[in-house]
Amino acid sequence: MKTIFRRIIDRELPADVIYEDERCIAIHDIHPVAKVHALLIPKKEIPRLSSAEAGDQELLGYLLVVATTVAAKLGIAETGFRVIINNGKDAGESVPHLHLHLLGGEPLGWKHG
Ligand code: IU
Repeated sequence: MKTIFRRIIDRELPADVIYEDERCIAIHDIHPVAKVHALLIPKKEIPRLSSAEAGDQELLGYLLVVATTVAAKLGIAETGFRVIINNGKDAGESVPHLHLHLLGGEPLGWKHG
C-alpha cells in the first residue's frame, strides 16, 4: 500500500508544494507545529532513517543541502530553522516514508512534545 507521501509525490493527493526536483519534494505540513513547518521528502521510499543504507548516503546529504534551499524559499534561512527526523515510535514517527521536518518562522523551544 502506498504511503500518504508516495501518493502526494504521484500527485494522487493534493499538497502545498514549496519545492520539487527529481529527487525530492517539499510541502507544507498540514498540522504545523511552528509558524513555518515544511516537510522535505525524498522520492526514493526509505521507510525511516534507520532503514537507510550505505547507498543512500549521498541522498541524505543532498536532502540537508536542499533543506537550506527550502528554508530560503520560505524566508527563514537568515532568522534560523531546525531540521528534525522522527525515527520510530518514541520519536513520534507516523508516516513510514523518510521525511525531514523544517521548522522556523519564530523562536523555537528546544523541548518538543
Ligand atoms: P512524522 O515525523 O512521521 O510524525 O511526521 C509526519 C508529518 O506528516 C506530520 O507532521 C503530519 O502533520 C504530516 N502530514 C501531512 O503533512 N499531510 C498528511 O496528509 C499527513 C501527515 I497523514
